[in-house]
Amino acid sequence: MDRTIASISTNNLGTSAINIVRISGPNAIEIVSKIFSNQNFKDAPSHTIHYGWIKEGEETIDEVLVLLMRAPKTYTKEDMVEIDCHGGYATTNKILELLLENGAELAEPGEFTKKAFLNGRINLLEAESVSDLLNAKTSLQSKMAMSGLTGKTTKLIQNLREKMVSLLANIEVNIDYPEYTDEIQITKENITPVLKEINETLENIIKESRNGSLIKNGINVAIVGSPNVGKSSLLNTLLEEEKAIVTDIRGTTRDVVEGSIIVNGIVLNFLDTAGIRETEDIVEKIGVEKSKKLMKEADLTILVLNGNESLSKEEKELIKTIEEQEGIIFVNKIDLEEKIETIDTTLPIIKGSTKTNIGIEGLKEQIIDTFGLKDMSNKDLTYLSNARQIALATEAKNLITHVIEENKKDIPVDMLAIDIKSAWENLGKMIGEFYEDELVDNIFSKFCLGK
Ligand SMILES: Nc1nc2c(ncn2[C@@H]2O[C@H](COP(=O)(O)OP(=O)(O)OP(=O)(O)O)[C@@H](O)[C@H]2O)c(=O)[nH]1
Ligand SMILES: [Mg+2]
Repeated sequence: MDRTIASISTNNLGTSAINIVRISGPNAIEIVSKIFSNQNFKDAPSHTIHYGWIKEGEETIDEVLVLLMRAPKTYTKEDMVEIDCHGGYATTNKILELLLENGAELAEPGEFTKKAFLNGRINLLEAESVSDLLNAKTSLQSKMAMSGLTGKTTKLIQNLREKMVSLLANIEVNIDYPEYTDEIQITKENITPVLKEINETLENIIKESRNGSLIKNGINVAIVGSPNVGKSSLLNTLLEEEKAIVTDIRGTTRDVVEGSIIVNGIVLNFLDTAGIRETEDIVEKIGVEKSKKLMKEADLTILVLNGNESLSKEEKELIKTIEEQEGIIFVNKIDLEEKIETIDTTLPIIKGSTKTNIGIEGLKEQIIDTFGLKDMSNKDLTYLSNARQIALATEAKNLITHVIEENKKDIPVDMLAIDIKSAWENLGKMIGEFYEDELVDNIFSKFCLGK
């Protein structure tokens, strides 16, 4: 890992006031000194800023500030130099080009952070949080990423691993001194409460991490119902934008129309769908199939009903289907005479009208409530934020559950140790204690250039 890498770290697509070109590695300082007018910088103390010009031979390229950071107190733990240059596209690229001509190699996406990981400055979980932070669009998303980055989540995982290690040590003693059969019995009895405690913590993290995933990816909400009940009108009202076509013709919406808003820091992705009905129209039929598929895939379904009509057989069936997942019923058109009968359902019901803007705020609140995401900004967001982490935690939990079950039987205590060790390894993989190169490459390739 002694490549000296360089890259433009700012978004270089347009013109900005300042751009930053970064270089990291054993030859970073040497390479910059070849193109920088201020030669004092080479021997200057770490974490100092130097003024001067970038030069190509006799030609001046740009007036810059150069930040010198010596290993190991840097992002990558290597020597690093940042060149703050003027934000023009051509100038910034020219400086990068000069660094490459003088011996630096072009950094791959995420390579700076990969170096930080491989050099032991951050663990895998923290690295993934850096990526989350870069992609955060809401303050909740960045708060969650920060919790990963500042090591809160790591601490939680490390604690569990420590508990597992002391269990293993306990078991080990028994294996080494098998003549003390009483001791073995004591161990078997003593480890159960600890195992249960570990399992509970894991279960909690996994459950809470569902929130993490919703905060990170948003909630997908399918808007379904019979034709003409006001699904597209509801989408438009929620988005405060005339996104979907609204007419009084049944079967207006054929394809899915999407739009998102942010409520309480949570992104809600709404999907307006074709009205569900039996139809011979080929295009509409495809739309109806799509609606049914989306309903299954969404995190939540809003069933829109027309309060001015009585329930159809199809709508009664839809209610039953949605009751098996997360759903809300929105009874629309209450500005008109109420003709709908009382609905017998376990789903929450909101009455409103897209025409007079009634019930819309209540509907948004109900969505947030359904997922227990109220007042998230005051909460401690120590969550696992991606599928890889959640899968590893789930596997660890299953292993520990298995150990608890086996421990009730007459199984030699050393057999239990195997599963506890695997669970411990799983949690290790989560923070990158054990890793495969391929996995690491995969994780870091998702970063943007220059990070
Ligand atoms: N009175 C009243 N009319 C409404 C309300 N919401 C929608 N409408 C009307 O109902 C008709 C159908 O609205 P849409 O939003 O196109 O209905 P849809 O469910 O998307 O219909 P399809 O796309 O055909 O499935 C339009 O004429 C709307 O103006 C409401 O709250 N009150
Ligand atoms: Mg529609």
